[in-house]
Amino acid sequence: MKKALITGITGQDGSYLAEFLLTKGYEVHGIVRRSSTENFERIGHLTDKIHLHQADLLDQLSLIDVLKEVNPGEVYNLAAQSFVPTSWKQPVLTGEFTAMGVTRMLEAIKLLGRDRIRFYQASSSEMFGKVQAVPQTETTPFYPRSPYGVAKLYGHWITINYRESYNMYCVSGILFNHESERRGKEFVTRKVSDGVARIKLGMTNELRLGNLDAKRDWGHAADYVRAMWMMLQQAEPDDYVISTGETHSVQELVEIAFDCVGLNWKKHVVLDPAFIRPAEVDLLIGDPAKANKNLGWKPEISFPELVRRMVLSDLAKLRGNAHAGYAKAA
Ligand code: NDP
Ligand code: GDR
Repeated sequence: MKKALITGITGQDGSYLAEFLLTKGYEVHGIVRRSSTENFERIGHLTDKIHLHQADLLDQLSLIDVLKEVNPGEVYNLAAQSFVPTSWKQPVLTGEFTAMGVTRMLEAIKLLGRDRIRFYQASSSEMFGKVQAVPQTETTPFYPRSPYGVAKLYGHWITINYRESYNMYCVSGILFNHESERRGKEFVTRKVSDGVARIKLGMTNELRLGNLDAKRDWGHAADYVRAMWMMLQQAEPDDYVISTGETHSVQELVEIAFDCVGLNWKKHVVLDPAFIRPAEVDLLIGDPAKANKNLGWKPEISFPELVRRMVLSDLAKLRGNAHAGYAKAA
């Protein structure tokens, strides 16, 4: 039986990837860090099917111990401090998790399984930052605009460096924004879907947002975790852009979300400078041609469908159906 180890299994992507790998017949293991209250909200429905191990990307020995115990064939490194604004508030910690954490995992693999473990690194379109070309491809120069983007760029290059230095099977997936019903509520898509649902249900009347002009290439997380797995099934390790090839502004997102419940966004959205970033990434649009050609990967869920699913899921959750959104491939 194939065995995979996922870091960040309690996160949005980790939960979808665990579900996906189970459908492929994998034995799925995940790393969780100790916390005083369990945060298994996204994986609660899977805990009897997966194996969880306590470890932390900050603790090298804990990673070595887990690798020894599990002996996986594939490692998906999804753990990170992943919220861009927090990276200005905690730049050093972001570097420790999001950048040095990658080296700690690669070193552990080099020590214990460099010839047999395939490694996936969760890289990000935030590395393009102040974009140098449109659309962005695997060869577009990087120009990160936040401590998070800088840390991810380190993670990207150290992954390539271990591949080239030690002949290890390491790939970096440059994934553009992907969202879902399980997205953290501080990210703009979920903030909007949750806010729209609250306004619809009369729980509040306003939604405070920052820059409505920023443009992102948004897809659904369920489509994107499939691409992660596909990358690790290739004969040769390589890096891929994963995106939809479409871009939409935050304002378009807001319009579609309010439309879903028949409300006019202009009556509810308040611009709040507290949500403006010290440096912004204005426009992201990825070209997924290489992934399409080499992996046969294509996204299946469109942007309006993504927004619709998120709004309906938040409405259902707020109405008291706590498990809404955790259905298969939701
Ligand atoms: P989430 O923020 O939902 O999940 C992050 C995960 O990392 C959580 O499970 C968290 O655990 C874990 N984690 C954080 N720090 C540590 C640590 N020190 N040791 C162990 N685990 C830790 O992120 P997503 O699922 O959205 O993203 C997955 C990865 O993909 C991240 O690396 C992100 O930066 C990257 N990415 C995401 C994109 C997106 O649009 N979603 C796009 C491109 C890249 P806990 O639950 O304990 O906090
Ligand atoms: P991003 O996602 O920074 O692209 O990083 P986020 O949803 O936080 O922001 C997207 C854009 O929306 C604008 N925006 C707001 N954002 C938030 N969070 N809250 C607001 O109120 C708001 N108003 C406007 C932002 O300025 C920005 O332009 C995500 C994360 O998942 C990263 O981990 C990942 O690497 C990248 O996507 C690709």
